[in-house]
Amino acid sequence: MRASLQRKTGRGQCAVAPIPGAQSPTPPVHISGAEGIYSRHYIMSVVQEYIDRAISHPRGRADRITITIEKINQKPILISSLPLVTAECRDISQAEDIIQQLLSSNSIDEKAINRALGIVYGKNAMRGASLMLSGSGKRTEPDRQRGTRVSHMGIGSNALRGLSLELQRHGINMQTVQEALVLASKVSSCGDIIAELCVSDDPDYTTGYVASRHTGYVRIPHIKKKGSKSGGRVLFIREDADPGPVFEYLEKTPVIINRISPCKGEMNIDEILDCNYQ
Ligand code: PML
Repeated sequence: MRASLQRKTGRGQCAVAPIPGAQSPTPPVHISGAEGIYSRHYIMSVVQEYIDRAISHPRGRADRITITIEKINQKPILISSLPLVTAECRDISQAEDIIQQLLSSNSIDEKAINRALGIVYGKNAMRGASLMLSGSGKRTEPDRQRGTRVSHMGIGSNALRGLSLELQRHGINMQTVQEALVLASKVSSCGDIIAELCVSDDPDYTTGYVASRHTGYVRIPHIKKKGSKSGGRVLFIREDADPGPVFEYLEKTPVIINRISPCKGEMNIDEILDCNYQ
């Protein structure tokens, strides 16, 4: 589901179609997006839930909702969720330090880290994710504006129940956390991807994460200032990887989480770096 809101014109009307010869309308504002893999019996209730979400989102009431339903013909790959922890972090400068430490401990080169920080803290948030070589920092997306859209992932109902219980223990059982963990777990299950950096483009959501098989899913509070429209995702791939199959895996291969790894509460960065999951 993708929901957006056409920016209002001066007279409070919605510009729905370009008037010939007039200036092109401003691009629509992204309101909400969601996806999952469900058995067909659940489709109607999921569609209803997605519509409700799009029209009651804190970012505004969507005036365009696109829902795509696609039959999956390939058997989904079953994976575990990444272990989750929240880093102790008091402000944006500490957040940047934590990002640097986590990415360095995953062998991401300084050059690539700096380029990634430029993307996620840049003025224009990207809609999709950037796929970056972990050594040279070179970007590999054919279309830099679009990036890659991680898709075709979901979580089984038993696993979702288990995850909700784990997150509840730490007071973070929110859809945003669940969905970000599902996406990050799919991303990290791709052998050529080493790590991911994510800063939400939601101006009101100031927790982001660094995720990898090695250090798990590390939530970082205060990763950006409240009200900031910047954000994005950078996926670091091996320097010698062929990006083609990586795009294919991220965008097309169905992956379902059917096992949940432990979720911890707050820990400091040294304790987090001591937990080596690989
Ligand atoms: C998003 O806006 O979808 C990204 C959210 C990232 C952080 C989720 C969390 O709190 O763990």
